[in-house]
Amino acid sequence: MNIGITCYPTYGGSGIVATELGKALAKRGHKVHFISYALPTRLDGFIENVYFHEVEMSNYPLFDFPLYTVALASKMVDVVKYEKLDILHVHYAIPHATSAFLAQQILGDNGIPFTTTLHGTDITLVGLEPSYLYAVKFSIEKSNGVTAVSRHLKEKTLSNYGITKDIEVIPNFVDTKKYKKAEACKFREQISPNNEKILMHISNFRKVKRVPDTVRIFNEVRKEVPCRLVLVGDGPDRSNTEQLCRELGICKDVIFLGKQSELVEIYSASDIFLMPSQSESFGLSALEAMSCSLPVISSSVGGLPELQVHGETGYIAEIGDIDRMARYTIDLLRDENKYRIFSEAARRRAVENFDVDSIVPLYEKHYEETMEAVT
Ligand code: GMT
Repeated sequence: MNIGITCYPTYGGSGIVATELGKALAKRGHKVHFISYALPTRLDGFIENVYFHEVEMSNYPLFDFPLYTVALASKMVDVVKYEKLDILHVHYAIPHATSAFLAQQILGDNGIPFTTTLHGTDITLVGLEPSYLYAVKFSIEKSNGVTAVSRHLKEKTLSNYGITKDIEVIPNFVDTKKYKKAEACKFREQISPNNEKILMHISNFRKVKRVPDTVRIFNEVRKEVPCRLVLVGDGPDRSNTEQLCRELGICKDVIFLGKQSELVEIYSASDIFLMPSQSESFGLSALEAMSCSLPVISSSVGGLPELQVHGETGYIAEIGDIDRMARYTIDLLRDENKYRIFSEAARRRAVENFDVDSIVPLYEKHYEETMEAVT
């Protein structure tokens, strides 16, 4: 197939899923054309069957705001026409599904089907804002196919927007051959010189991630178990989080790594993954951590209970229940045997349920069915 993929190219789960999907499809012999305003983060180096088309934004003094939705639609038309695409797959509804619908209308009889993957805040947060709500609902309804990354997100979409459309659940996935605990780990030696346990968190440091909770959980755990905290990523809550570490007097044991692209080494250097989010439609980074054999301590929101099994691959607690999350962490870190059982179960769950080789064929089938339905 000739597949067009549109996503946000910067750090963030939806762009990562879109990019990893495109790479996996290309490996399976499809031609994949990425259409976005910048090269997606994980699309580094030459990859056979993968092409990138940059959406150019021209400025005009009259435009106070960039007209990205329109420029993207125009670029989609161009790529569909000249690269002879069979299907367009857009990730994150706003504004990608709207652009795809516009492109389809412009192409008329020469148009192609498009499918929209809903990822999270496009449905649970931003999409509900009055300035976007009608356009989001309309664009989802007009999509020829729709997928959501968890059952929870599917249900939220149907109930929040009153949509009756068929939505297929296709979960996030991970390359379990690549995301695998590395045995010898230099980074571990560096950050844990006295064999301290390592807690880890990665996110875009937005409010919904509740990064300050991560620091507070760590602050409780370190009172009972010698440990350090590694924070990966950047975003609006980073300064607050740094400030909180200063107030608690724990800066020497908290390592802010900022944005990182090679994560396997960092997961491999860690013992526990913390995800105390306020909202999480799936939790891709928790899956990557599990694939590297890390038990996860998370909140109970959204799709997280579909990903991890409480009491087997980690523990789940109510949002904001810092004490409980800290107790669970201490419990695992103190009991070597229990830790090993949880760590193996986390890896097993990733391999058996969310491996790239079992999930990508679901997208291929989804494309075929979507194309068939419009002919
Ligand atoms: O944070 C977002 O909502 C944006 C989105 C993204 O682009 O980073 O993340 C979402 O998509 C990921 C990939 O499907 C999911 O694993 C994340 O759980 C989800 N984030 C939230 O729901 C907060």
